[in-house]
Amino acid sequence: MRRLQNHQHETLFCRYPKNPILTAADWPYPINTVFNAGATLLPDGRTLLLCRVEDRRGHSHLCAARSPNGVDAWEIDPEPTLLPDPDNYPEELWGIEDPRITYIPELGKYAVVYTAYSRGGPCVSLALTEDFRRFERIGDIMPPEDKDAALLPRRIGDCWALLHRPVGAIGAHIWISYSPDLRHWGSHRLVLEARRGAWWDANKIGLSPPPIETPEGWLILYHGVRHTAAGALYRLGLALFDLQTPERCLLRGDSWVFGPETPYERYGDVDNVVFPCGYTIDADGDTLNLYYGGADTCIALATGSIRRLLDWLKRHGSPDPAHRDHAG
Ligand code: BMA
Repeated sequence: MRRLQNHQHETLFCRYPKNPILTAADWPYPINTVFNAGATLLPDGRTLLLCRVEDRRGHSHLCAARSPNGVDAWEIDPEPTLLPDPDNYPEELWGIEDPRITYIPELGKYAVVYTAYSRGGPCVSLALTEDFRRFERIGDIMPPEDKDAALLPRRIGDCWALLHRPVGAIGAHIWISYSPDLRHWGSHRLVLEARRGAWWDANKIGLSPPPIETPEGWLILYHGVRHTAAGALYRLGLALFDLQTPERCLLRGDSWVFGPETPYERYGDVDNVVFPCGYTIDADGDTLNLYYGGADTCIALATGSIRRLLDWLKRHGSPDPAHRDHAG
């Protein structure tokens, strides 16, 4: 019998007391909302957030904000940093959203994987940058409907690896795909499946921030979407994947570990959403600063310990055999 986990509720993330850390009121030009930001530490030690900014047409673009401490004193680019370019990239017609940043040592560049909102639905696009000022667009790398994607920082064997969330006949699950050149993708495998029925992560899941490399495996935070009579409810869960064979799920937690509780997570343009697209890790190698969108309206920060997340998974997680039935 599977272990009951409701009695083992632990607080794994601690909200920054002055949340939200960024809202539309902070922006140097008129916008509707700012949320779902990718994050990275720059070589000079500053934190960079690449924020999803929604304008008052409802279309999104990306805008960089830099801070010496990752908490306040944000310097926000005076103009959009990366705008959709539908003339050259038609898949960006209705905007670009939800960036995930991975630094790729082999290239000496950051990979920014984002959602391009095309006429055919959301798809996955990739751009490379060295400085978040100039971007080299690779373009769309996964056709619609697909989103919630991030690159692993290094090759697995000879190939780059991308986690992503295509929507297909069997539902909205997390897949991995491989590429020799970042442009051509194949060897698609289902790696984590949405559960069914009453589960908090039934029917629809997606990768949240890029995987966290640990000695024990790739630790991932994923969002689960529960459809309720009051609308969708976005929460976060944990899973661990094999370092050398990242399509192999080693452990998956049954309970969610973070969900909407505070007013800035509960109420906004889309109520009841916590949606992290990025994190930074402190010099101690353990403290995780998780940047997340609150209710599609603001950016908030919560901190956790990678060691504690792994310990929790070891105590409460179990191997997830489900994906073997559907490996593509
Ligand atoms: C998802 C994504 C996120 C958004 C969330 C809640 O599908 O599009 O950008 O935060 O829905 O609206």
